[in-house]
Amino acid sequence: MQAVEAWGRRWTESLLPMARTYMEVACRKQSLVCLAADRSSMAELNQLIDEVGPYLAALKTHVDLVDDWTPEAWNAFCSKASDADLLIFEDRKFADIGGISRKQMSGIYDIRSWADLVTAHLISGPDIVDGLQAGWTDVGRNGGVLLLAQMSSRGNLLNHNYTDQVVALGKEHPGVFGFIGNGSRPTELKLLRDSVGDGKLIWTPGVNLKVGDGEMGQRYGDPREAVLAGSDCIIVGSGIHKADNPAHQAKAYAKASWDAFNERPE
Ligand code: S5P
Repeated sequence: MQAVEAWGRRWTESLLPMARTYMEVACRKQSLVCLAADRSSMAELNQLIDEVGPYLAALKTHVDLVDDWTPEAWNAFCSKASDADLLIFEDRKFADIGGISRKQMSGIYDIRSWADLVTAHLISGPDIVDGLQAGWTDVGRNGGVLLLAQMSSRGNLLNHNYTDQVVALGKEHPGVFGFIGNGSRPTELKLLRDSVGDGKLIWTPGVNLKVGDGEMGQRYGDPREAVLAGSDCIIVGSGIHKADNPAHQAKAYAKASWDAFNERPE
């Protein structure tokens, strides 16, 4: 199916190139799954791409979790991800002022050179988005910023008022790809979708085929419910990478997300 038909208003109203790139990848892979690849060695990360790459649209990394990181090994990993038709999303959760965030896109990890997407908190104000976008421009690449509008962890401080302000500022910013919403609470997610409209994407962690509480305050909701409530991508970590058979589970998450996507009214 063509991305324009599949995504409808999300496609026509999203002007950021990376948003359309994601929508095309999701259609090619028939999956709205982003794997939270929270493994701490290069070998384990590469193994994950081999095992579950075909069932994913994107791969989310925490580059600073990796014990044996080297620039060469990371480059090879990123090439492997690109060969598997995956977007790379560094979940750095930037939060500093614009100028420092721009510099943090470089440094030892040089995130601007390989990440297609990054996360940011808007606590320091909207210039952070300009800073991160300038980071990509500095190396002639383009990318997209996902702003944390909600979080999945219990007791988080992102209250309704804060969420509304993040959405109001983020909706108007051309460098914003979309928002992180809470996949564990479909009712709250639906409200988020209503206030975001169709011009930005919503990606949701806190989803697992086994709903309930996870480790250290994590909460999980059902992937299908999240997509029906307005999520455009489910971020799944341990549900896949800690499974006995990661490929089998990744396939199940891809199917749940794609079926729900095709069922939801435009
Ligand atoms: O609110 C959030 C935002 C994020 S990006 N809650 C989250 O859990 N995340 C990330 O999603 C978190 O950093 C982790 O990489 C992933 C969830 O992993 P899981 O194993 O709980 O599925």
